[in-house]
Amino acid sequence: MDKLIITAAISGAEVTKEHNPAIPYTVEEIAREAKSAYDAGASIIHLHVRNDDGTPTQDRARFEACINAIREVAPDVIIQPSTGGAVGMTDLERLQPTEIEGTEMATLDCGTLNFGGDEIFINTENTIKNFGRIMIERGIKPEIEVFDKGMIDYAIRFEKQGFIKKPMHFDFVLGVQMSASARDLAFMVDSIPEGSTWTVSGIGRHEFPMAAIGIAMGGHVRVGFEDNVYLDRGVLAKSNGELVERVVRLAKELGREVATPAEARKILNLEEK
Ligand code: KMH
Ligand code: ZN
Repeated sequence: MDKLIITAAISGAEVTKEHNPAIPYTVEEIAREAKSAYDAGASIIHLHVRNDDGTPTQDRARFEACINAIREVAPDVIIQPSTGGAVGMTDLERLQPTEIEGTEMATLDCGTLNFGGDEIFINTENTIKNFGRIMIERGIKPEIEVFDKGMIDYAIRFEKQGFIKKPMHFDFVLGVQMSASARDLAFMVDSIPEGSTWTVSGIGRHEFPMAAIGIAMGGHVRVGFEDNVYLDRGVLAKSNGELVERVVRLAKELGREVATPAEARKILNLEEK
């Protein structure tokens, strides 16, 4: 089994300080949360950025400021900007962080889905192909975001058409559209091409149960405020670091070593930058 790659989704686009006062908005807060996750054992920071008032933005300059601040406190961590941004953003807005020199990874959302209430997160076939092509051109490894099984089938089809390169890396997000169960996770893992890598993100109360199952199955794990703001039922996490610490403890109990950023780069076949 490979060592365990822990991704920390430190900020997200939807959660606010009303949900948890530790949600980072400013550049300094983003750096603080990235450091707490990195110090605890995360090797990837999945990054959304905000304006100081907390509204989500995909502004290139804001991403650059946050990435530079993260580099100061976690020099070797892998930074994975979101190209999903927030519901309603245009493709051009969403693609801005992929223009930044040195970007190693970025998310590639492989389908359209319900995102709560009346919200629809739109990813048309042309959007996905265009994002995939741009990531290949820029040497960026996509983390393929999978919210239900059809999105794996899209990714496989688009790989055959040359819009995504092998080996593919998937993130199974369980608890948004698809339910969070061991059965569903096993079905996803069984459905990806051989040689692929995968991580699991359990949303809300599913975060740690899915992490434990992912660790035991030999996958990788994502936690963080984007997905869940609680450490325990009714107890807010004080930092992303607290969430990562728990995954590190689970891994230890299950006999799985945690990967450094350098080891994660090898496991994921990232291009040298
Ligand atoms: N905020 C969601 C609309 C991603 O980072 O690529 C999209 C999202 C997925 O969070
Ligand atoms: Zn995200």
